[in-house]
Amino acid sequence: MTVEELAAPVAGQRRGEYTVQGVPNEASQGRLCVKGMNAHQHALSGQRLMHPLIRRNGELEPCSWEEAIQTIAERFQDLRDLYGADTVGVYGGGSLTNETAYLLGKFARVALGTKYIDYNGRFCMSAAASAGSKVLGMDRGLTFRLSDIPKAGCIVLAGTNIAECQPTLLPYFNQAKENGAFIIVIDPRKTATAAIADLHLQVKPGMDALLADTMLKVIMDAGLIDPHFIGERTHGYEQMIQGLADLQLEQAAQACGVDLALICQAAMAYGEAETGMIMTARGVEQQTDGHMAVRHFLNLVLATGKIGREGCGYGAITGQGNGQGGREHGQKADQLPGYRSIENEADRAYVASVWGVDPASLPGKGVSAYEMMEKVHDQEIRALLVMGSNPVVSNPNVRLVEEGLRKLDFLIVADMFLSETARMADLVLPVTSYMENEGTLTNLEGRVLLREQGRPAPGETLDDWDILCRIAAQLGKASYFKYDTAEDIFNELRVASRGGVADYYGITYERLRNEKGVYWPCSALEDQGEGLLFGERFAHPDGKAAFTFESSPGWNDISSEFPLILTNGRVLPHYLTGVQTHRSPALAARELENFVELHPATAARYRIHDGEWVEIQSTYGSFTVRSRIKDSIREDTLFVPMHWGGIQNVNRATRPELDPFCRMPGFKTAAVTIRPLRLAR
Ligand SMILES: Nc1nc2c(c(=O)[nH]1)N[C@H]1C(S)=C(S)[C@@H](COP(=O)(O)OP(=O)(O)OC[C@H]3O[C@@H](n4cnc5c(=O)[nH]c(N)nc54)[C@H](O)[C@@H]3O)O[C@H]1N2
Ligand SMILES: Nc1nc2c(c(=O)[nH]1)N[C@H]1C(S)=C(S)[C@@H](COP(=O)(O)OP(=O)(O)OC[C@H]3O[C@@H](n4cnc5c(=O)[nH]c(N)nc54)[C@H](O)[C@@H]3O)O[C@H]1N2
Ligand SMILES: [Mo]
Repeated sequence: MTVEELAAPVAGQRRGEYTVQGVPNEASQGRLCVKGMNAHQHALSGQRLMHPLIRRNGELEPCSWEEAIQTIAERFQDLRDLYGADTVGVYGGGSLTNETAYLLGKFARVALGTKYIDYNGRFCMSAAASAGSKVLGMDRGLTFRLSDIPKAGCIVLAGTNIAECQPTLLPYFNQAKENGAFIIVIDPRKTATAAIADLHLQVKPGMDALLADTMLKVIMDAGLIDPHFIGERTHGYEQMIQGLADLQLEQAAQACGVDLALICQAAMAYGEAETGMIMTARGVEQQTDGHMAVRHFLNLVLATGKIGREGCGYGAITGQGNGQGGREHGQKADQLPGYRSIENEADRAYVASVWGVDPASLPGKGVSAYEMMEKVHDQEIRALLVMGSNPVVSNPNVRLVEEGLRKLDFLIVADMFLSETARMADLVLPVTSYMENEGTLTNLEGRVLLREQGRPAPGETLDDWDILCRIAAQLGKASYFKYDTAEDIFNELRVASRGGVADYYGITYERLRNEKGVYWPCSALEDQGEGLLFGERFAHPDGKAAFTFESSPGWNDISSEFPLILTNGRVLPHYLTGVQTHRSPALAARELENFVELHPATAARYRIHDGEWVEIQSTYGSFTVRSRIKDSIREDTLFVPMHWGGIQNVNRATRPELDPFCRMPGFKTAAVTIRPLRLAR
């Protein structure tokens, strides 16, 4: 069978009509965005995978689950005998439920004994997560409740396009505005989010750390810092300000590409406001200095004492459906459940005791997602299980990733669809969708929510966790993976996370049903969990928050050959690599193909007309998209959505350099050139 035949609608399948209704919950208050409104279209699509597929003579063909599971166990065993346990890698995703994410970590360490596990959240939350852990002692998306947003006097939105990426949250910001809040947006483009702002700083991509420093310097010069808060609640302030001593305001503003007068206006508005919040997302974070850039914004928060009370705080606007919970329970290369560390002896001993294994049998830390792809390319990893990601589209420098995946001895992809990565697999495992599998998800506020099963699993699809249990059993590890339901796994996760930073011990399915969600940390059944964090102390052992004084040089790879800055991101109707939203006709129709947003002056300089094909090239590769001329973007910057693979994939040109602290790739800045693809006459 060909890929097209396999993807054809199931014969005789009836198409029903559906009405979609939002269920009121504390976060979205029942609002749905256009993607939520149409998500059933992909879940009910005829392109869903209904049975396992195995590659025979170069083609993917249907096979039974027995054959699939047996083949996996045999191939893993053979490769491990030849090359050792670390030859098998596991690559997870932030869309998986807490139960599956937890089990995937346990599966890698206990069933496979490999140190190589990481997940797509490395590209998403790692900079904000590592900065939050270092500065505040804890990484939880928002340090406040969503319902606190309308109480803020000033809100800084840096590199976050909430109007398109989290539209269901927009009413909180509109409410704040009605209450008199001053909203500042920092983005190289005049986005739909910038449209609600009182002030827009159209920053040059990659310069956020310096912009935050410049704002802080203005605030200090105006005497708007909070010495009492700094003295009582923080350390490192003196060293930090030494680092700012040499900062020349005019020069810094120029490097950021923003008028100094506007930066001063922003700084004064945040500094003078009684209450204020700063939020960042991938614009600031997906940089080779993403970790530091977030810490420089946190310097601003701490210096003005705007955290730990109503209307104040810092927030990393979380990405995927389970972007928060997915990063807490062991999918990361160096992590054990409850945000424990795989390098800490006490943490290893505790988790090993919960799992009933010898602590010495737990592997050490592995490497980050893109570095795993490098190891795949080097054939240090020869078998890979991908669950909940489409890495051949979403990694930076995808040419190397594609080459690497081709070299693998054995690639398994568990997915709902034949994604670009699944098409390359030796074995494809069909999984249940959000409508069919039960489990918990944790939202950006740290609120754990239960998603109940909405309809029976179609065809031969299985829940992800069930697949992991079957493989483990075939590998002779059944006794460590005995669960009948997702709730059984959750109950083990509660114990495994107990006493950790992300403590779920006090949360049960019953509570989640009755209370419609519970905040972590929650260490006891009667514990209400904490919505507003850090009222009295920060989560470090000494209770204090840490300033950083390391300056960040910013980014500049621009040359005469590659004179433009390529940045990238999202548009409203599509989701990530588009595997799901392209299969939703209502969404696909809104944006059929990829494009580049460029300024009219830039278009004129390169003789590009609106709507024509252009090629964009960096030192790493090139891709082809249609032009969209808009004066809402900086002249030196191009913006391309990330939702398409193949020759339209922006990641053909992004660069593989990683942040030294968190291994986040510098997705948001690449030096490129652009040319029209016009036939010469
Ligand atoms: N519609 C839609 N919504 C989504 C998603 C989706 O794919 N589609 N994905 C979800 C996921 S996983 C995530 S992680 C979030 C992402 O949510 P966001 O981070 O808000 O999304 P992006 O569009 O990647 O980037 C945000 C903004 O950063 C700007 N930007 C680019 N470079 C820079 C820079 O150097 N500095 C600054 N200050 N800004 C810069 C871009 O112009 C863009 O407007 O969205 C989630 N929601
Ligand atoms: N250039 C550039 N690249 C980026 C980004 C950027 O801003 N710019 N953003 C990065 C970010 S923030 C992210 S989060 C990544 C995301 O990148 P990917 O991980 O590639 O994200 P998705 O497209 O969501 O791929 C998820 C796959 O899992 C499948 N899936 C969905 N739910 C489930 C499930 O429950 N179980 C299983 N087994 N499969 C499931 C979907 O069908 C899909 O094929 O991309 C990163 N890449
Ligand atoms: Mo993300």
